[in-house]
Amino acid sequence: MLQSPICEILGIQYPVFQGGMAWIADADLAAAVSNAGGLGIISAMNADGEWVRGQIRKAKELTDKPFGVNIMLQSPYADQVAKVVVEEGVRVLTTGAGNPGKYMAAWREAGIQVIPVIASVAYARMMERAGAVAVVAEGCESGGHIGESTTMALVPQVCDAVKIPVIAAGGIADGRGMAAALMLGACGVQMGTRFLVANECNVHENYKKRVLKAKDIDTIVTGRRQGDAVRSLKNHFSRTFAKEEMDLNVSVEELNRLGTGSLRHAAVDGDEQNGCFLAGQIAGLVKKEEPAADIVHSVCEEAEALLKGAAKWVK
Ligand code: TUI
Repeated sequence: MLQSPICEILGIQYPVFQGGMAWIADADLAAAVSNAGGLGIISAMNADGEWVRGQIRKAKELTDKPFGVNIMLQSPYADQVAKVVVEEGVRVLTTGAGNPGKYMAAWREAGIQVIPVIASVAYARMMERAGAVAVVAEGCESGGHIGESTTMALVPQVCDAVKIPVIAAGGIADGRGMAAALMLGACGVQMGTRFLVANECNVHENYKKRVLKAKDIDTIVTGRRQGDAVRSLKNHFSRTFAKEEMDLNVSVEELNRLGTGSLRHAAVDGDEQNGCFLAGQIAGLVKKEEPAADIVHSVCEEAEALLKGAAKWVK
């Protein structure tokens, strides 16, 4: 059996987190992953406090296991959601796309275990000082909002810099990735793209099809000019955006307008032309839709077998 300190800290069976994917990770997916023994995570994305409250209550009906909520710090409703998670007795929080510092004291007082998603050593250190119980070190292979470093370079450097457990994310979708992450010093993994195609994931069918069809070089990074690098699948939307941002006559405001609503178009409407289909570079490895429990269990079994067999490299 795989053993990891993060399992004891959170009361979960397997050191596998499901990424808090905006417009995608709802109570159904989170509960399925938690019921399988991993950590399911509801994405609060740009939704208001009452929507998040409803999802938390739904997840509580669907599972008696721990689950988390991901707060996207650029959300206009971040302050509202920060209060709702306390009121609803959420036990685990992950944060993304910014600095959760101003909320940390209140969350810790409420006994919430906070696990910020970070993309640099400096942020990992800052979060440890602020009382995080662990960090998710997310490399730029990830889908969505990304930093500069790859998982391979980021994870060992973060592991050396902090004492709290490090969860690796970005470019991980099977047992090989998980075993490699543990070898880099991580205590567990977070996967988004692989869980996106889980049976229990309510994202639009077209989105799942696009991920299942994707090849190794089918993602693109846009948004660097606005300081918000975002990885998504290549399509009409992302290619147009990439072209427009190269044109310095196009203002940042115009670019922001172009991007507005694009995540929803992809995840809810399945609009293959105008949607922004966030996905990681590992999408090319994701080949079948299956129950979330099968994903959790097969990834862990594969990692375990690889780690047991790793002695073959040593004479
Ligand atoms: O947050 C993510 N992934 C996301 S958020 C998202 S929704 C969105 N869409 C467009 C623009 C912005 C957000 C889609 N995917 N991953 C976690 C993550 N956090 N990756 C990188 C970071 C991060 C970046 C900067 C963490 C802290 C940070 O601090 C910068 C600062 O100075 O505050």
